[in-house]
Amino acid sequence: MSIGQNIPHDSSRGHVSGGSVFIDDRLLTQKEVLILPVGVPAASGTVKNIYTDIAAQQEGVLAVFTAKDLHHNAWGTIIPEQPILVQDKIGYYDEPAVLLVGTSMEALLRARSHIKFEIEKSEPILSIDDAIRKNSFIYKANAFVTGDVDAALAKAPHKLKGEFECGGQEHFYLESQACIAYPLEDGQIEIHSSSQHPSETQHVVAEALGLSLHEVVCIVKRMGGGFGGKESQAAPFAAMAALVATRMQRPARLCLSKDDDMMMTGKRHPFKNFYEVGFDNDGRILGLKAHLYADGGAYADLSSSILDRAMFHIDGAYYLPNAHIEGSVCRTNFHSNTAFRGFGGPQGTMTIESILEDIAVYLKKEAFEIRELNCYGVEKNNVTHYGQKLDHNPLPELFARIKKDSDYERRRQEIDVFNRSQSGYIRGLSVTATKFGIAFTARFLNQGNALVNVHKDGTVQVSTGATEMGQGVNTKIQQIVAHAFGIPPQDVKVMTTSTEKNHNTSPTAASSGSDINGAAALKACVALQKRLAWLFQHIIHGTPMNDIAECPPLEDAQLRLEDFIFSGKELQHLPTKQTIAWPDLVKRAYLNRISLGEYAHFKTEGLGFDKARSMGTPFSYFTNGVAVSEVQVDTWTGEYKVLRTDILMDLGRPLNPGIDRGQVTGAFIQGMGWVTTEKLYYNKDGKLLSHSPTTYKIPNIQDTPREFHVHFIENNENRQNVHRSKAVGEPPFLLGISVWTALKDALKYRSGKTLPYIKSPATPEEMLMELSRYE
Ligand code: MTE
Ligand code: QUE
Ligand code: MOS
Repeated sequence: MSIGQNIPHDSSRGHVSGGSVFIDDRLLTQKEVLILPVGVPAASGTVKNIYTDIAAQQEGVLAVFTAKDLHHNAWGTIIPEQPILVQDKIGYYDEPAVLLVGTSMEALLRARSHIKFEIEKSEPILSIDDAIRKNSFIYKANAFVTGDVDAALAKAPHKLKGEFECGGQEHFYLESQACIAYPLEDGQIEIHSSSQHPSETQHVVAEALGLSLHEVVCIVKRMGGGFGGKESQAAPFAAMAALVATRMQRPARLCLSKDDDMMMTGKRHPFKNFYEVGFDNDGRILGLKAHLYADGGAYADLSSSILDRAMFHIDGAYYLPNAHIEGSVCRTNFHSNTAFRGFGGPQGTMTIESILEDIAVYLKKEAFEIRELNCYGVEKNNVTHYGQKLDHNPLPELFARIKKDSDYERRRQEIDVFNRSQSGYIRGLSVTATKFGIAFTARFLNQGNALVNVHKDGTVQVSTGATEMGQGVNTKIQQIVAHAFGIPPQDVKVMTTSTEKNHNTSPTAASSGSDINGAAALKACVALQKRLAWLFQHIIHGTPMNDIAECPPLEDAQLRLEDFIFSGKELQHLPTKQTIAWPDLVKRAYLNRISLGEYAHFKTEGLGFDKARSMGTPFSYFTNGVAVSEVQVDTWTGEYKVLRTDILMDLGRPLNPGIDRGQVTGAFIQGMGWVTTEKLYYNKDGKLLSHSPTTYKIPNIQDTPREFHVHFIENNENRQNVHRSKAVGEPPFLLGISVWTALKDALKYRSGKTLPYIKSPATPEEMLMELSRYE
């Protein structure tokens, strides 16, 4: 019975003992070379010439490669427009252009300064405003329209028009982009990559080298964090390593330094959103009109899907009777922005949470009540602005319970009193919610496959397309398989992910890694269960061993699977109470020449979204949660602390509550970092200045809430997902927004008649600037 148990993460011992192997921990093989990518020193323009001769002559340099060495030099998950190495047109500052190859990184770093570029520079686009002015767009979305927003705004007693701006975010995975390519016989190649998307990596490598897909294998043991940053962007670095490996016929290793990784790879999309909202005297939203602008950076990458998800999540947890939502992705001269936990969802939801704060201040009402008033209902007001009806909506319950559990009303009164005292500090308190749609909005991605092999001693190996990045997908799949056969979890190993075992896989993304791959593994297990139960039925009937025919098609097997229980390391037949030990059963199956391996394919049912009308059911279900955060701001310095956070989540029936608790706390802190201190700085030429932990501030232990409560509600109703669990990876990221709205709430105590206005991240500098506006 391992479902719902807190079994430890399958790498927990390895991670603390150093036993876990990441890409750069792999032992150097004979003749292996190292690769140092070198970026261009300009954000836009054309490369006229690259002088590599002197660098090539430096001691320790074995080879130099540039764009002209590639068979095919364009990649891109949705639009194949991004060069692997800069060809002529420059997209962004520090974009990879040259590969230096040698056996000593010190030598390569010394040689780097000898690479000279001749560049014809042009004026870079370095902001969303500038892109809008210059009409520089990658994608314009179809509008989402519900009701009649113009009529609603015309009739609304109150209107607010404004803008909301949030910054990007560095993924800050501990393991940078990393890959080793091994040349094999016959022109084949084996790629070991830190990638969330092995199939995409296989694809980009094959195309770049002019190979077919069956000549490339991509293997992923684990990542030291991905957070979306290794979904598309692991692939070009794998292609660089593969190029060197095939050309030199030597294993080739490319592991970026932290600084190079931060400069060369994309981040979360900054957004600038313009809106007009109409509401009644109570604060009920009557209509919302908005245009979302995402900063896509230099290339398309996944930006269009990310913008779509932002538009899907502009409602947050709140009912919009009339809405007209538009969106555009700007093309700028920054690194190409990419997937990051939440995938546009946070940028959409934060907009409405900010608007709700403004409505409350404007009407001089308590923001919690405005949120409860606008919250999606259970029986009515439960259809989203894209026409999806919410099933078993727990949001009203979540709001009601967190209000009580966090002692909200008493603390609000205390804060009102505290903020009247002249202590030099002000406090703020705020609740926000997450209602995260689970499924890839690109429907074809909602499929997966799994391979389950039962060995003669009864232990099991399972392989799927899921990649482990710390989130615990392996552990959850291990539990699903162990549960299916009634064996202890230690008798199940989740094997290294590889494109030769599982084909055409989707990225481990959209929080649905365990949903899709767990369901595929379960499907394979059920097929094996049927076969083994069928065998046991014959054993009970005393059929002589040699006479047991091959298992008929499972539909014809005349078997009532409900009569059998796999549990306690044995199979029990309920009607006869007979049992057989699991290892005996497996042995009997083998001797009877019954297959002990199974492969299954799974697809998520019930998805259908009409892109032309922007209406339908893009999501399988929603994962919901609420958070209350309290902050204290030093009015002299703008610095702040999070005094307390309470989180309440609906995760259905969690497969592993301990792992999910880790996901909720981790995602919250990561979300909080995005909206508070994680600010990206670029110089006027577009070069990233904050490219290391000394200049880019992620939360540390001191920044986490002084008091931190994380609880789950019970919900047995999610029949949409494996064992009625719910996806957890991304949804709680959005709860970090409550720290930002709490900071905004604190400001209202000093802002007088004006509405507080802050951008995200609300760095201490941003807070101080806003406070100084009130004096
Ligand atoms: N947790 C850890 N420890 N490391 C990660 O890189 N990525 C997040 C989330 N949790 C991540 C993580 C992101 S962006 C996603 S989409 C999900 O995990 C993916 O895994 P899942 O679908 O198996 O939950
Ligand atoms: C959430 C996601 C992804 C998504 C949509 C989501 C994602 C992703 C894609 C995608 C879209 C179009 C493609 C493609 C991938 O869509 O991660 O190959 O052609 O890669 O709602 O996380
Ligand atoms: Mo997660 S951003 O979908 O990899």
